[in-house]
Amino acid sequence: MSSETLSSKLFTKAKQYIPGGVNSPVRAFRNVGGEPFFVRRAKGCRIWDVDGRDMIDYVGTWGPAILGHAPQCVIDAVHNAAKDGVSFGIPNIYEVEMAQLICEWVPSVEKVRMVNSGTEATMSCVRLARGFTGRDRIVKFDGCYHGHVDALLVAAGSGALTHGKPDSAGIPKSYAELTTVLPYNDVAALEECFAKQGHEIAAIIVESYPANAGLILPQPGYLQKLREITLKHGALLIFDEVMTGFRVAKGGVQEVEKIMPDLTAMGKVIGGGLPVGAFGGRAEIMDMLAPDGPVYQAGTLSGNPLAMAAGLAQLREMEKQHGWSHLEKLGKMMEDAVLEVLKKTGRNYQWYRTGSMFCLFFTETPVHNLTDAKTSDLAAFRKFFHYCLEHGVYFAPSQFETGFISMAHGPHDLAKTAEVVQEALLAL
Ligand code: KE4
Repeated sequence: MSSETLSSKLFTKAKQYIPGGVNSPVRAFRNVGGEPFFVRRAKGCRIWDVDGRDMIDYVGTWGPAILGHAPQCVIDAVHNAAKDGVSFGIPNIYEVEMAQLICEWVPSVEKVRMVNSGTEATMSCVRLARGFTGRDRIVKFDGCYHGHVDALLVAAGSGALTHGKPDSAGIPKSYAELTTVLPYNDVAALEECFAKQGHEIAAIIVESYPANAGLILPQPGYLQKLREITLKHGALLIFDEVMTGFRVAKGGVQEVEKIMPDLTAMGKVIGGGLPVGAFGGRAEIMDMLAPDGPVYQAGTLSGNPLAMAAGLAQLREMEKQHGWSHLEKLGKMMEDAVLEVLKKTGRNYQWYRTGSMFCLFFTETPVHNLTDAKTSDLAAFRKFFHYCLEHGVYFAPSQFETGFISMAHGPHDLAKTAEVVQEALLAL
């Protein structure tokens, strides 16, 4: 009997047909080493791999599974919708209901358009901001990820305050040069940038709470500063709430921080696990979109009835269960347990949390930007990750990601997790 696992056999086969054996790079475990496992099924807060191992899941399909995996309300909604058709490419009831819900729940959104991924949502926000302002320059922040948009896969260039440089092969230098990349939480750099380039800046795009370099929270007043400086210079403020939207609060970060961005990119939770994205904002900006306006944007499967039905079912269930206050209770429970473990094991690692989103940086340096995050001990994180995985707890396979607690996690799951975390830290 081959000792080779079924996951390993599947990965060998996958690499024959799919680049890197995965449909998205982070799934390949390159940040933690080893091979990825293959999932057989997922339910609630648990996933089972093809070799029969089961584990408590804190990736939650990278955010969408806010109710946990395969919630019955979503299964039923998709089943019922599918009986009437799985795709139309024709205006349908579901997309109107979803649009109305988003406009009612998200404070700054007066009109919204559905797309099929977070990348499409942020890409469309950038094009719309350029079309509305007639300007070309975009400002983003080091460590923020907005999907694989050419204009946003840009690293801080030399002389960061002037031009970015491509952060991926295949992106023309001319594209990257229109993007300025600034350090996050750095007001002086922001003011210097706008003093020099304010007249040509179409928009700032920012993860409302950056969660793609681990979880990096804004310093007090920083988001307000972004709002003020964009208003002063006639630029737009785009909140990328693909991850935080409908997760940190019913109305996202903009509800929590009481800040009104001009445009918001959304995704993940609003699809109930099916492919989805959305972007919305002030009506005078959104009305620039075709067919009414000159900014073109389109999508075959945008407003797909199954994705809309799944998302509506999930969002309404969250509202019915007062999910956001419950997730805060679960998050606090996890935080208390982890901080206790850090004390017991003498590890002065940096823990950050907002609601059900959390990150433990393996560094003793407080983390306020990407440079701080990069002081993390990646070898220690790798050992920690694999110890937890082998003991039934699945965290994101990278130090530079954020964990998610779902409505399906219970106190016993969190207690078990804290035990494994303690053992893993002691084993470092
Ligand atoms: P998608 O195109 O992957 O649906 O969304 C892109 C995106 C946009 N904005 C934010 C704030 C995001 O977090 C994302 C995608 N998040 C990653 C997880 N860090 C998706 C996982 C992956 O790339 O496989």
